[in-house]
Amino acid sequence: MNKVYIAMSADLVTPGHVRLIQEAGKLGDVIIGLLTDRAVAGYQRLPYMPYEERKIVIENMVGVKEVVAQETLDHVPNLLKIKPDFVFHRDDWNTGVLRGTRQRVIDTLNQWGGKLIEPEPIPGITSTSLTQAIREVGTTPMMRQGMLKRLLEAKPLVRVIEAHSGLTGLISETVFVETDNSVREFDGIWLSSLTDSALKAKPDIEYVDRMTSISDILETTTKPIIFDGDTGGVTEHFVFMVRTLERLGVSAVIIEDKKGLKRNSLFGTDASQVQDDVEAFSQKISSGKNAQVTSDFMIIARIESLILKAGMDDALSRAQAYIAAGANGLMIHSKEPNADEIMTFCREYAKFDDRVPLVVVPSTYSQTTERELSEAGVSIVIYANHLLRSAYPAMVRAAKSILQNGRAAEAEELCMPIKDIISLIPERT
Ligand code: SPV
Ligand code: MG
Repeated sequence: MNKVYIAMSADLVTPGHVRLIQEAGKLGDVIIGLLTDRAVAGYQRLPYMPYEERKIVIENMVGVKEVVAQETLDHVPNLLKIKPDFVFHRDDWNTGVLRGTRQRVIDTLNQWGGKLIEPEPIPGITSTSLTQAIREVGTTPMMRQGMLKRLLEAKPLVRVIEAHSGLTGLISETVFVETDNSVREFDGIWLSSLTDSALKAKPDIEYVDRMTSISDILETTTKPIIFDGDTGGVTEHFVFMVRTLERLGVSAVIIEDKKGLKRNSLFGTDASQVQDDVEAFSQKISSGKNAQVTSDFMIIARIESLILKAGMDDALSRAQAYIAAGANGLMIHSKEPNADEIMTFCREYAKFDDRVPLVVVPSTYSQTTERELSEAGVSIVIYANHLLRSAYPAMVRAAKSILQNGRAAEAEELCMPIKDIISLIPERT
């Protein structure tokens, strides 16, 4: 019997998948190379269903002989093991991020005279149109909440951008770029206290009410949210914060080990700010962990030792204490113009037996690349303020142009067209 190989992610199964399997079955035993979450996350958005659930669906489809894990976007490792006589793939991968993969499949099959067969897609519903429909419907708090843990398992580095409004939520949700072999987008959203406060023209001192921003962002997005919880307040308040965030479907809260009037970390020692005692902060973490009711919610402890010049040893011993207290992640913050101290922390942290995902916020050391951070052991990178910082000067430029010219004509080229702004947010009918 011939062997026919089909690689798929099979997240949203459509008649197109069924047809492909039927056609392939006419030529031999159908083996599905089911892309693992890691393989999918390497080139596009994480699947809605985890691998194990997708596997149950696909192995129970008529005509499927066997399901094997395909650990990479590249079929080649599996093809070399299985040596199929045919590979089936819909005729839609000649361009875009999959074109390189297609060529490698052809070259590999040539080694033993195998053939690539590319049926035309059948008209009608496709996974892409289903994905679009799902995005329009949104998500559920439970699905969204669990997404951060799944991303941490599936991706070497989770990329997060700040949002402070429904509109910036929309940007974080929809903006993407195509690279040679992937579609690159943000994986999650940072609800920054700095930009949330600045948007309301208030200093970043735990004063503004954050619920409107969260609510607006929840409405325009489906990606996981990491909430900047400042100090978490006193422990008695923090436990309520945890429960509120869980109910909303937020995936994680990051609280920083400062007490009293909190000032923004990027002031460093220019502003008077006091670091909390290790014991008191550990107690806050543990109380938060005890208060949470869902298993997916993460409490991430933020270490301010480098910001407050308390030293590397202090940062490392706090890391140990906070993990022991139950923190699900650590954020190490720095406001140095380069990543030297962050890299030193990472090197020392790598020696810990007991580790949790490490978060960094490269606002001042922005020349450091995601690749460098990931290689140093960082799991989450947060671009903490860039949507607001880029918007503000653009608005000031337009305002100045109007003043200078006594009319708005010159500002037009600084603005998006009116027809675009009125249709940016479609009405719901
Ligand atoms: C924020 O974005 O509010 C943060 C990061 O907490 S920082 O501004 O660097 O303190
Ligand atoms: Mg903050």
